[in-house]
Amino acid sequence: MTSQSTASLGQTEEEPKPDIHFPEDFVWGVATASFQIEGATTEDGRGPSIWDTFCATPGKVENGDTGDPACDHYHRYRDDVALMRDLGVGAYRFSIAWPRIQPEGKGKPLEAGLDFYDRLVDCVLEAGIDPWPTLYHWDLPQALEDEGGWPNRDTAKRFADYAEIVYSRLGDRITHWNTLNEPWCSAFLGYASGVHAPGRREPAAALAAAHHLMLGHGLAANAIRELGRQAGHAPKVGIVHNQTTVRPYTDSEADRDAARRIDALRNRIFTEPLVKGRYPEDLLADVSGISDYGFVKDGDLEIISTPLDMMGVNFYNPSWVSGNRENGGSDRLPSEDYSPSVGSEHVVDVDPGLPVTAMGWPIDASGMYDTLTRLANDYPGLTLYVTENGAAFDDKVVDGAVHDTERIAYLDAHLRAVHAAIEAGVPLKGYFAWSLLDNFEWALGYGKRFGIVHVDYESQVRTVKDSGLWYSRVVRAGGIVGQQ
Ligand code: IFM
Repeated sequence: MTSQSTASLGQTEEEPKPDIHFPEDFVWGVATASFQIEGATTEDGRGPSIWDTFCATPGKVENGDTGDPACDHYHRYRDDVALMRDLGVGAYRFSIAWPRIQPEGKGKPLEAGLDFYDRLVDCVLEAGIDPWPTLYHWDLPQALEDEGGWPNRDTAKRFADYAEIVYSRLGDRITHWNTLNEPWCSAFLGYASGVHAPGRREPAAALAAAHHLMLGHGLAANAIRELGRQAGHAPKVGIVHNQTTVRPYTDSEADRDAARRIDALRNRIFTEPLVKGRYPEDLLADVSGISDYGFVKDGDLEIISTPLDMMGVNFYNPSWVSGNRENGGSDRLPSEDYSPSVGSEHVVDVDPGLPVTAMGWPIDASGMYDTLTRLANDYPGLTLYVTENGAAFDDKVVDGAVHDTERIAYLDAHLRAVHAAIEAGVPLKGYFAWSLLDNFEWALGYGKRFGIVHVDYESQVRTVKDSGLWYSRVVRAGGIVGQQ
């Protein structure tokens, strides 16, 4: 299955001492998501998700790629767990596919779907790895989208029901639960720019979706805690957020205001309600021409701000913005469609001229430090985890190896920034590399490779990249060995 033996996976007789040492109880993990790796999209009664529909719509996903075969993880999960064990990671962040549990998004659960995650969790535990499920990583059952999707308040309640079903089945073996992955993407890429499923371009609906996603989080978190209390477990519940640092391109007033607006739309729209139980005033003023926020009902903010045991941060790059359209328009930047487009139409992403990954994302590890320290300052005491960090590069397998030195440099620099943040007092308890495997990168299909393990999608052969070997050494040593 893999083209490398266990012996080559970074295990040496005597572990070298790290130069940059992380705390003893630091969690070292890898992350994936159901639709991106599982394949088997029509097997065992799984219902269609919005991503199946989006993939089947011509022109939406590069190369016409779909969720099949992905990494065929649905059938090969044992091999993939063995790979993780060989790498030495301590935790596995994966997501559960709602349409495998409730094909129509509501009603009686499908045993076959629950059985799959039951087997996966047992297998992960047998390998000595801690399972960290995320309940929603974007694969909404299509039937719920047909009823309005996340802009429809009822979806939040359906999500809480689904969370109860999953917790009831797996809660005896799992401590760390994340409700949602990157609600910003679900709301704004899904319902405003439309570059992600379900592909709608309705700015007001995107704001309602953001609210209902958080409401779903709060309802699910409360339900999990109550079930945990009844069963005598102590689940830790969090949410994963793609918080980033938004930098003004210049010190001009227009650029500083652009950064404030995007920061509100990207970061504070989530963190303020979640942690403080209120929406930022400046955000409400900025979007007042689009929505009066009438979807916020009495009691919602109290539910949304149910205390978080942890917050996951997915960090890839900081961004630079300008209030002057003439500063935008570089070919190296990802499609303009990726810019938030709700009440910020005059704001442009600016190319800072730094080296970029295969995604066109600028590489600047200081953004990791700034993002983490800012969260710790704004929300003292909030336990943080980096739940995703990584980079896509154009990897090639040559003689059974992938020499991805650029990815090693990226991971090394970002881990050093994480370490510096901890030294500065940030209560950061773990790091998950994105991703264990190359996988389906949403609208960009299989062309973008983020894995520390290469996947040949035709043969399904896995090849641990040099970055995987490097990460394995870091994990085993509990820190970074040597200079970059
Ligand atoms: O692949 C995605 C993942 O699903 C969510 N966070 C960002 C990754 C890279 O784009």
